[in-house]
Amino acid sequence: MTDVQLLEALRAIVGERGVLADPADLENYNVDWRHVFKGQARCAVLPRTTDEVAGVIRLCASEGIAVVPHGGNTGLSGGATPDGSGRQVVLSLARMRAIRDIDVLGETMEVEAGCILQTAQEAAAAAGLMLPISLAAEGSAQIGGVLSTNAGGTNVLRHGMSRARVLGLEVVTADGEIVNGLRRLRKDNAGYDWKQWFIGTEGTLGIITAAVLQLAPQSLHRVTALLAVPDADAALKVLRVARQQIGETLNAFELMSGAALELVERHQGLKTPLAPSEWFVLMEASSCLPGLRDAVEGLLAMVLEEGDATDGVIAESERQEGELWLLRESITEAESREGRSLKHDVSVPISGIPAFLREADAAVALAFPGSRINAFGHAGDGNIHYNVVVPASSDGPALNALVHDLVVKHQGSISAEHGIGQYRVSELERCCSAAELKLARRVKAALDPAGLMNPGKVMAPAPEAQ
Ligand code: 2HG
Ligand code: ZN
Repeated sequence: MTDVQLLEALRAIVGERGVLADPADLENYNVDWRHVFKGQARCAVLPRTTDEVAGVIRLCASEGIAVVPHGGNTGLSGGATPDGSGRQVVLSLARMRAIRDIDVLGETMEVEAGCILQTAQEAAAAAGLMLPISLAAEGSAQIGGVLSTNAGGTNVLRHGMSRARVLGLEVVTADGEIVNGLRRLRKDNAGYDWKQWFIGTEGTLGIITAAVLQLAPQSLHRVTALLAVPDADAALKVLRVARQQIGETLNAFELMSGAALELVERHQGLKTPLAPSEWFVLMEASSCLPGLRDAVEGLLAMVLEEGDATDGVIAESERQEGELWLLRESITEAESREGRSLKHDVSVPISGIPAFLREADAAVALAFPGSRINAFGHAGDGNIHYNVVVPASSDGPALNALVHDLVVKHQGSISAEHGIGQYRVSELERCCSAAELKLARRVKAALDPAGLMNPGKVMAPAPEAQ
């Protein structure tokens, strides 16, 4: 099929305005948010319905054309960026953004893949409920991208990864069949839980078109506190006391190095309300029941007394809460302004965080003089963003390998929440066991035998599909 014929056939499925082929219109699809990954799409297709998605997939399958699904383009691993061949079709779900239903009694929401996460959160709030998936990128991230990458964020400690929210899923398979599993059931052991095959697999097995999400009750009382702590060991002691004192009300427990907040102050012009410290903890708790603030004040007094925190402040208003969170959520942006950075989205067992940080800091300082560590993350769930700002000449793969080897030594993961995309394909192969890789390849071969679903992401194409 020539380009002209393909565009015509796609337009017949999704309408005139649903196909973009002009180079200027494709810019947003050809490059990721960080401008690290660049590709060249043959065109971008924006279907309006699940039937149209299926039509596009069937057409591409019959022509042997690879499809790259695209959400809000907020990923950090290049999972939504096409390769440079100019042959891949980008499939954007941005026009499928309806919230189809909210069931208040059952606390569920049925939502289409292109709906912005924040829009879904607001709709849940308007219904007196809460969608507890919270990410710095929630203003642009789309539900389909959030689920297909199994995004994490700041609420994982309490509410789990995005996967934990999914009760039902609608997908289009690699051969263009619609599978409607939009059930609203909390209990459903009827056969394989096939929706898990499409969550976190970054569009390499099929396309998520809609989902039923489990919502949560709204918490009337919320307390947010920023603490200065001397080191990561002390931060974990604070975490233990918090778990003992306020238990499951703890939503978020974020660790930020003083260096990370220094970047935020310098590049974003934001001011940390506490004196400089090696480390800071941002804590948020919420509950339907009163008395939470007293409990948080009590726990703060305890950790200050023990010396595990050296200073602390509790937000007095929603505005102050927002200001504290803005410090945390501006780190990525500030880091991107600082220069070249190598990201390591790693997790280790929570108790192993201090030792991992100590060993990684020492190893990086020794092997990469002139580099600066920007470490922060979701310490409450073991996920550290161990990012390193490096001179342009630094050997990126060597530094990645050094950090990841330590992660493996600590029984951690080289991708806690950002996924593999194209960024970590070779490192996954290096760090993952042969048996796990073989299993993954068997699933890929079964669900996408032609290798046309987001090829080259998560794993290298199988030799025969290359
Ligand atoms: C966050 O936690 C995001 O803010 C981005 O996962 C982390 O920039 C990063 O490495
Ligand atoms: Zn994160």
